Amino acid sequence: MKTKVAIIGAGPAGMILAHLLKLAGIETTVLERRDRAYVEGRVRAGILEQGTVQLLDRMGLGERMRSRGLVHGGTKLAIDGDIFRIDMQALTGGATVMVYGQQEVMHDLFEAAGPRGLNLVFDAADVTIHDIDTDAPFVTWTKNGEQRLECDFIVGCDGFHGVSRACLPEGALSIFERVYPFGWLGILADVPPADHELIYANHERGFALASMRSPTRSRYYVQCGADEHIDQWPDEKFWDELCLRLGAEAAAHVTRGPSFEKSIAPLRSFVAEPLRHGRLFLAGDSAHIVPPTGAKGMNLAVADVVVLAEALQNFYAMGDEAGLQTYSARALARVWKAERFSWWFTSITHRFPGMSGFDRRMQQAELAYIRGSQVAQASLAENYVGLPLERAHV
Ligand code: FAS
Ligand code: PHB
Repeated sequence: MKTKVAIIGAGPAGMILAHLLKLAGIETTVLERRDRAYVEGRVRAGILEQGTVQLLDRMGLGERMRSRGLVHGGTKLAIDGDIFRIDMQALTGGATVMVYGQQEVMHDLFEAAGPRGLNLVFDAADVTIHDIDTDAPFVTWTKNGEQRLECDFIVGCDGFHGVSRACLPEGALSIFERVYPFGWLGILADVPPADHELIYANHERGFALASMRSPTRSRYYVQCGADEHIDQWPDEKFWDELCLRLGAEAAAHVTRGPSFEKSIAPLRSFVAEPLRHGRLFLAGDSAHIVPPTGAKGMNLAVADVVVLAEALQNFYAMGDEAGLQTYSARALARVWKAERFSWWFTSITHRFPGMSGFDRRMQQAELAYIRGSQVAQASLAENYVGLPLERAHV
């Protein structure tokens, strides 16, 4: 088999890249280790930045998002139950975010793949990358026997635990990492959300987040120990702790109900540099991870592939290599800003083991400063709605 661009992984990064290149007339093949149901079933992201929303619209993939997604012009912060609002729309000259789950985004990307003629291979086992330092790289995998795909370029969109970053030799990457000493325990429940906007709560007992997927489906998170297990968190204990951390005002609007999804996500900040190694490019979680506090992970994956798609388009249309040579630096420039925002938002909203009274006062003072300062709120809002995306030529 032969294609122009082999894409490893059919998550948000891989599928949006495949659609962008298809729209530009560039053939790709996407190799995904799992089946469609698994990829579409992963709960993960809930917030789309303005740039991601506009991109899906421009790609002609925004219809269902526009009919089902919830546009949010603001978000709320709570300090020990004392809630205040950040009017992001007013502070950013009109920008908003969209509450639309990653599951829905993946559904839309997969539903459009067939009609648009994308080549998707699910259940591709043992994907192996070869000869990225030559001008004839190829990928092998097993499915109904040994398969081989010749290509010009390989893009690793296979997430943090994929083969792309792992196939690089010792020393090829500079790694920057911060592992947080806690996780997020998240649940989904078919109950109305506590508020029509998100509430990020900093509390003596730890962080909590009130989010949603629809007016009838809520997504809640509480900070938990990094080594804790969901069996230690029966629903009742979860609801009790959530209400304590949100505070009386918000808790009064919490409708309890059975959770139908419960999972713990570790928190880490991680960046691997550079994003290009010969004919192999890294994009999304395969190269960088942010703690979910800033709701940046999926949006960063999208931003990476917008820059890469434009670079590949210029290469195939005009033989211009400039975009491919600058992809890593351009994508990383945005990645580091989102890493900073996500680390900062995590550090002012979570309880760190061994935190001193002074550390806690610093958090409270920073949140009180944000509460009273339009300038500080504008900075938070600008980062939250998403820094400008490199414009995709679609
Ligand atoms: P993904 O991990 O999504 O996809 C990689 C794909 O590659 C997977 O389908 C995998 O099966 C496949 N793969 C792996 N190894 C392979 C191999 N060897 N061969 C073939 N295929 C392989 N982000 C936000 O923007 N907003 C949020 O609100 C948000 N909330 C989050 C909440 C939680 C609890 C978590 C865990 C993450 C959250 N994120 C959020 C981040 C999340 O959305 C990721 O950033 C996003 O899924 C990254 O997309 P990809 O880079 O495509 O990687
Ligand atoms: C979610 O709805 O899953 C969500 C929202 C905001 C975040 C993280 C996750 O910061």
